Amino acid sequence: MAKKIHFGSSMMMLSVVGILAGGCQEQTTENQAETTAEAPAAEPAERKFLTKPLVTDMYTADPSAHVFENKIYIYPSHDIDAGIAEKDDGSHFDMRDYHVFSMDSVNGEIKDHGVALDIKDIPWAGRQLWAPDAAYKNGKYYLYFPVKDKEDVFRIGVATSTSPAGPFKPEPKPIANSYSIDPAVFTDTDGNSYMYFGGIWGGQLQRWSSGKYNPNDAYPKDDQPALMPKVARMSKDMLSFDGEVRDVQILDENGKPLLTGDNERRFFEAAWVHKYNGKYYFSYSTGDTHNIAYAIGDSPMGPFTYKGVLLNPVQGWTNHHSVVEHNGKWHLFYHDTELSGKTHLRNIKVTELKLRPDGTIETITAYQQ
Ligand code: FUB
Repeated sequence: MAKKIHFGSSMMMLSVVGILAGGCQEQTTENQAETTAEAPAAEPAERKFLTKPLVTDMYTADPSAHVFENKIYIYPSHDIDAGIAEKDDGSHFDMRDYHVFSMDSVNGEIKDHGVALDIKDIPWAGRQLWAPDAAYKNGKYYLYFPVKDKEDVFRIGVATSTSPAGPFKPEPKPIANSYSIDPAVFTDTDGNSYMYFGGIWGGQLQRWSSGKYNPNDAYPKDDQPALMPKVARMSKDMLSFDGEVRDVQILDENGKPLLTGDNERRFFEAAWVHKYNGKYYFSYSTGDTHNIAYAIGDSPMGPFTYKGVLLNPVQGWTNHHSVVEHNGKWHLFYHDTELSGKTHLRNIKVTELKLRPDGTIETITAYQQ
């Protein structure tokens, strides 16, 4: 992978790598996309996967898992093949609704609660419902979602429900001052909640460097600090940001911000935060190098110091995860393309995450050739 090539969007690279890694890239109809059991596997048959897909009757991705009402609830993207040609702005990732899933335990049966939110019910939405997250506060559940507005600019919306399974009712407007993709909401033990968000290339974060939207992509030079993800504290009602949007600083072992040219470690998309032994773990995808990396800090606002790779590259171009504790064990939810062999038609999975006594995390390898 050429480190220095910026295609202006992750999705052009997705197509290139999809062809390289996925081999056969046949067109799939929308109907076929919903019957994954019949989808041809484009990857070598001898490839060994660590775990099995959790859902097999539709394509699912970007799993955000939470424990609500002592069950595991999963809020994934719902991948479809919309029949849109691959384009460098990711238009073919044209998801249109979300389903919520739940399990009593990680080994239990998975239940599909049906459509939780449909793009046609979001008044300001244009297209592309990407990776969502959910939160609970004061008897209400909140679904946070990125979607392009009618001007084709990614914003983050919120929808509410009295049930973790939905259905969710969207607010009439996006969250003020929100932009880009991949919201992840972490509620600390003191009750304060924080939203982390952002994604470069197709996620448009590079268009917000000045604080205002600029349709031209602008990246710092390779020897300059990388574009950082964003964090904002949530208001008490969880519907807006309470205060300014700040950079999440990810530092190297010498306390210096990771650099743009450090593709193996710098932030790309898919932020997630969990807390373990009083420390805050910020994990994220490195995008074009396909790792899920993690960094540790003493505050939910950062800074975080890079520690290593939590999940090696999976089959497929994107890598996106969540980390959740349930019944005394830590679990990693992630996705790959085992069912389809196509990079935009993914399936969610789960495996145990092992934290060592010194607080570092054992790297997971999700498949072997
Ligand atoms: O699912 C669409 C996008 O792909 C997500 O927002 C990214 O994190 C990547 O997984």
